[in-house]
Amino acid sequence: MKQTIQFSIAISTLVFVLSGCDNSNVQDKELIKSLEAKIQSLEQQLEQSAQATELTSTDSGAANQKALEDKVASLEKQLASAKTSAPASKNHPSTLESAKKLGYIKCGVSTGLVGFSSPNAKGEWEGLDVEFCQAVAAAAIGDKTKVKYIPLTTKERFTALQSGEVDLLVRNTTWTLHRDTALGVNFAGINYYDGQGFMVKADAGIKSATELDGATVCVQSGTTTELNLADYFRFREIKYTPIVFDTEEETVEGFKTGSCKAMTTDQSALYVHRLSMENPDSVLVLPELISKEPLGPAVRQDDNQWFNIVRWTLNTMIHAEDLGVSSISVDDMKKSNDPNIRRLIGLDGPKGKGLGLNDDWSYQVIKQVGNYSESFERTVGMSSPLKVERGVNATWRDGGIMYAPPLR
Ligand SMILES: N[C@@H](CCC(=O)N[C@@H](CS)C(=O)NCC(=O)O)C(=O)O
Repeated sequence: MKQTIQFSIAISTLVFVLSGCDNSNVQDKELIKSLEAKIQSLEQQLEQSAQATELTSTDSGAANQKALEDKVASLEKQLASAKTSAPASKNHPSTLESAKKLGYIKCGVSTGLVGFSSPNAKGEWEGLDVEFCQAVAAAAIGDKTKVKYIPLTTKERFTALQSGEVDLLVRNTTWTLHRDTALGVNFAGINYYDGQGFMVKADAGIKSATELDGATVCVQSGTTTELNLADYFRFREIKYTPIVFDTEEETVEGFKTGSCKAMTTDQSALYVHRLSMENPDSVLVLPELISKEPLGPAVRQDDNQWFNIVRWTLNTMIHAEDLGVSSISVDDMKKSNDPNIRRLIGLDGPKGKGLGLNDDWSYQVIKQVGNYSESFERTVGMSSPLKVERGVNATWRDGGIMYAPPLR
């Protein structure tokens, strides 16, 4: 019994020591303090009960003591979980604080995927993902130009986010359970609903992915694409040989020069690559979509405030389209009596406080970057060379699945 008591005292001493050097916020510290106090008081009762049991050695005394020991063990469990779930904060600056101090946000983008993130002829980054980085900068810093773009390959992207090299990753990246958990990142939403497809040479006479038996398939490593490809063919017992490349450039080049019969990636990217061919009609994008590829911005798991800023920047762009508020009309909308519009542009609550931002943060997103539709059409839609239709990326009112939770 003495051993049990010593053991539990040792554990609580250890957690006392640890609580002095962790990063818990005020609420978590209060919870931890109250659990520690409870443990201490129970330990005192336990010690008294143990002494009494040694003197009387009754059954009820032993049962009482066992109940107390169980209670101590359960509280210690709660204490451990309170400590591990306590968010990172206040000994090191939050992502928002660091970004404000630096004067810009660090945005991880692709090494160059037209429509999503690629440098134009003047060397300026553009695309749907790039504009989302700009929207977050407008929300957080008040200026959409305050972004440092950091091009990342498929293999580098998650390490760059985990290590703090980038503040957010907006890089045609698919939201999956594994990435959301094991990789220590959180996806803040979906800015493009995609799916995986195949592309073949038009003269190959192939009209469907099921006709790819025995084919060589060019694919980029470190992607969901590689995994879906294996699932699709293995499940259907179709033989294939993956030809795996580390970069997009090599993958496309492999397909162009005939290293493989088909190329597979997100369908949006296939349309981009098709347009980059000397004769786009010489290749055919097959009709099948073999997976869901919801692409979205991801942040590290250690900063809920930053997660919320990124999530609600995206929600703001979607709501703005929903409510008919654009970069052009947003100033006029300041006169609106519509409570939804007034909340959207921060004239009425909940405003910016909960996110640690100025009250005009959402106005700046819409004014400087625009609503979701403006950004989509400019980068991948009808005003861009890609001419991607809205399809599932239309808002829920227009038959798509773009939908944001209430801004109130
Ligand atoms: N959405 C998939 C695939 C993303 C991906 O990286 N696709 C390649 C093929 S188009 C790409 O964007 N390459 C550009 C680059 O490597 O910078 C994922 O998240 O794994």
